[in-house]
Amino acid sequence: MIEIWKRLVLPVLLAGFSLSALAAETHDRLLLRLQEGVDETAFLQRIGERFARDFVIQRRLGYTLVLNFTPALPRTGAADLAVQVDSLPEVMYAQLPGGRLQPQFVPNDALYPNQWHLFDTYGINAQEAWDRTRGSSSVVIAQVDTGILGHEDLDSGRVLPGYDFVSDPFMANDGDGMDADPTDPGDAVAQDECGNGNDAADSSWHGLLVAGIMLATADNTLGVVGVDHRARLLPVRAFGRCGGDFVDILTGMSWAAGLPVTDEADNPIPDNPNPADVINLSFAGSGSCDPVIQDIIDQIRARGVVLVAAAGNEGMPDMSSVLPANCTGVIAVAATTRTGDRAGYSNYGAEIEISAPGGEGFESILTLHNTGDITAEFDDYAAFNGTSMAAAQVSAAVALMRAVDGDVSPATVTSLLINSAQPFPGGSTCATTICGAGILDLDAALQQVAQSGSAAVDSGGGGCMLAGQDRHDLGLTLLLTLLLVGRLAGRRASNP
Ligand SMILES: [Ca+2]
Ligand SMILES: [Ca+2]
Ligand SMILES: [Ca+2]
Repeated sequence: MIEIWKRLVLPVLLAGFSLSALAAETHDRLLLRLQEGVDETAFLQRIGERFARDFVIQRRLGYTLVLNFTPALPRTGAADLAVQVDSLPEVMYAQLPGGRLQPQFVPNDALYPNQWHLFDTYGINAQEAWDRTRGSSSVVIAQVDTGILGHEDLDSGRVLPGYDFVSDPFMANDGDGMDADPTDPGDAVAQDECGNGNDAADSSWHGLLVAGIMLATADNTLGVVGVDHRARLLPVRAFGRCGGDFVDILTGMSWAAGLPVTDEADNPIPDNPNPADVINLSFAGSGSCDPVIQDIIDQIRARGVVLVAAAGNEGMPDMSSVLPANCTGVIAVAATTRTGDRAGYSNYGAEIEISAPGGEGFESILTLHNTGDITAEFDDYAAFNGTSMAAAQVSAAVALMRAVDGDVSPATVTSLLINSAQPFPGGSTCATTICGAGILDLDAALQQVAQSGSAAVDSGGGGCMLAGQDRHDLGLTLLLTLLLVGRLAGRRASNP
């Protein structure tokens, strides 16, 4: 019933509708049902005289009348009137209409109606969550990715300086190794250029599209809507042509968390002045989470940083060799479809904590993109499927949880996400044994954070330090977990 009401109300509610205006309002309506056989007209006349007001039938709901009375009364006076009317012998019941339903924040962005992952039945329930919070500018979401591009629908004021940790100049594609500029120069490759028989590929702009899912500008009439509307983005570049080197990735993750790091010649890199609350890891590679990797992850987590990783896109039923999702203390995210099934490409297994929409087929996840095939050209919007998309939503959910409670620990964040998840629908190809606790429910997660306080103790983190291993060349290359579905028509090159 309430659901139906909300759907009816939604289209006419405007963003920014003021709740405070409701508190001071007067009341002029009464819900009333008369005993059988009571003459309505005579009754209204009687109470009109008794309470010195005009009572008019405004609407009928079955036997229930909605009365309008003038002059209106402030809240207490109206409640008193209702009590007195209710006590009359002709009356079965009389009461003030219930409190108004909370207006849901409905963004006005042009493509929002296509962003089913935010509001659909098996979406993440973002619309209701945004009435709790739309985020906080003191929260930092780091992404370890291909870097970042400017975009008309990504507020540059929310993008922190970041850093570029791609040490190999060929992979970096920006003329050098590490540097302070995380701009994405493109990761297009020619056939066999990665030395493994790879196909030629256009630039992915993966960092931009993952960032768009997390924090594209909301309510600017333009384009799409991110999950978080106020957090700031820390772009940490560790991926380029042919993927990302895991030492570069671990360096970027460490720096994002505020740990001191040095460059490829052991020269100090300035500490990150904006340590992350959450680090999104929308990539996956093959390998076990050995003690060294686990220790670095423990150091990051001990600083209160939440790590969220994609399950990977191979459709494998075993997560034990999927890095970094297989590491302890990393929230591993599988991808679901619009109908709440496991997306066919999503890896799955006991290591998954939670699922989120990743799309499948043409029911995909809409976000920011760029028209450039090799180098960046014009702003664009495009739809993708992948566990990258799913992980990005969970990372942004963590940011919103930190907006509600800035001290909530990584362990508590994880358990609240799990406890609040929407169960998989009956008959789903996902189950709690293979896809985590359920589908991300942002509204329920925020509600639980608000109720939990920050008293819970983080049992994780602070793992043992390994001595004598100051260099550990893993020799791994990880790949981004994204499937391109298709670009939207209507490029926006002409927009200012
Ligand atoms: Ca560089
Ligand atoms: Ca650079
Ligand atoms: Ca927008």
